[in-house]
Amino acid sequence: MTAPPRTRTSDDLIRAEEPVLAHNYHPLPVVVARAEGTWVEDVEGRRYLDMLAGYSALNFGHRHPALIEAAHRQLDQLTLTSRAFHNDRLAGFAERLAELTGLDMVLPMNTGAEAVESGIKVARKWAYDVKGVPADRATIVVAAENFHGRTTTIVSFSTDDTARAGFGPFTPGFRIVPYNDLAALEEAVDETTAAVLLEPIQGEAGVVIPDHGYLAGVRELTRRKGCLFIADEIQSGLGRTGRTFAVEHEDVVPDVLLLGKALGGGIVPVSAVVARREVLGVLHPGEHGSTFGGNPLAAAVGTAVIELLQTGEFQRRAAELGVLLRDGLTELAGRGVVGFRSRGLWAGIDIDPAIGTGREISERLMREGILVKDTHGSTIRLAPPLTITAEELRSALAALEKVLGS
Ligand code: IF1
Repeated sequence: MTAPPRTRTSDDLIRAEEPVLAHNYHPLPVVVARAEGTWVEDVEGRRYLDMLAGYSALNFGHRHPALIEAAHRQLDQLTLTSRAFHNDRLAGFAERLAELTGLDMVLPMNTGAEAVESGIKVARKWAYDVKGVPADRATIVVAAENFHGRTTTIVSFSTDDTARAGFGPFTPGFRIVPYNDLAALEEAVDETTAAVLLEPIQGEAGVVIPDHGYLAGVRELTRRKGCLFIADEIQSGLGRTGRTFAVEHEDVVPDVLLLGKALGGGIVPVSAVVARREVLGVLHPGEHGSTFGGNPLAAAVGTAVIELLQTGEFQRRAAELGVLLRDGLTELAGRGVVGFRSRGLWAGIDIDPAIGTGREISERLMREGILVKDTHGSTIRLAPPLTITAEELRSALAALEKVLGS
């Protein structure tokens, strides 16, 4: 059956959203209708290079054939049982995810924020049951400029007023230290500390990469002080930085890995807490849960994602094309780019404010057929699908050069 004829234009659809859709975003004025690989197409058929990739949820491109095939096959068999019963996909998913991470146990959830919240609950329970912290006294140390999601507890420890203001009262038990500062961490971690929760590279802060040695320092400090190192790899993980996980750039294995976004292949929300047995072993029946967590459709797609990652192809592409990206941005330094940070196919680019805000640059790039998202001020973020070709990447860089000069 062919789709019904489209009657509403992009402008019609943007106008139609206004009275009925909460205004919690300010999207670029583009209405995507179709997508494949690195390209999206709007209602009128205009094509754009997607340099945001769903904030790194589309690492394998739009509708990767292997992932769509896995989803179709599962849709025709079984989509949901709840965890009240077993399903025939979950064991395979959990086994492969444990193997991919080098950790022991998996707690399957859906969104990134749910994985972060679950990680916080498990770390606190580990502090009481294993470490012996007195009840309700556990603390978790986080970094300033963090982004870990949008729930009330998570924004309780945000330093971004836009994400936090107006949502109190807030959850206690968090200490905030400057990112990339081991001395501050040394001071903040004490006998009540359950965990240190960090992004190995801070995404929303503008792709902030810590000094080499910071992650290894956090690993040593948390081991020495007897608390958990929780790495939030929801955005930095699954090939984005040229390795399966960003912590691998320092050969660090955390006690807990938080995964999401690309784990669902850009098809269904799939997230997970992956940890040592001593940590996830603190959960007993009835103490935590989720209607959709570990559902067979998510497990089937997640398994296909892990199989793609096990080829090493996407990590290799991110590493190799990351050199092209870095060299291209270096060329633009001083010509509108006042600074940038990049690792693999992930870059935060600080634009000269005199040329425009991040939003204005994003709008100019959109008119050149390139979709990006600004973060704060005049910083834009590039995070294309890891399927991008060198030619496509060069055309994105050429478009950036053009709008910076225009
Ligand atoms: C938005 C960006 C923001 C994340 C890390 C957990 C989560 C995220 C490191 C929560 C989610 C998304 C959320 C989305 C925009 C995007 C984002 F950094 F990726 F650009 F906001 F900072 N940990 N990041 O990056 O995962 O619950 O969303 O599945 O909220 O506007 P989620």
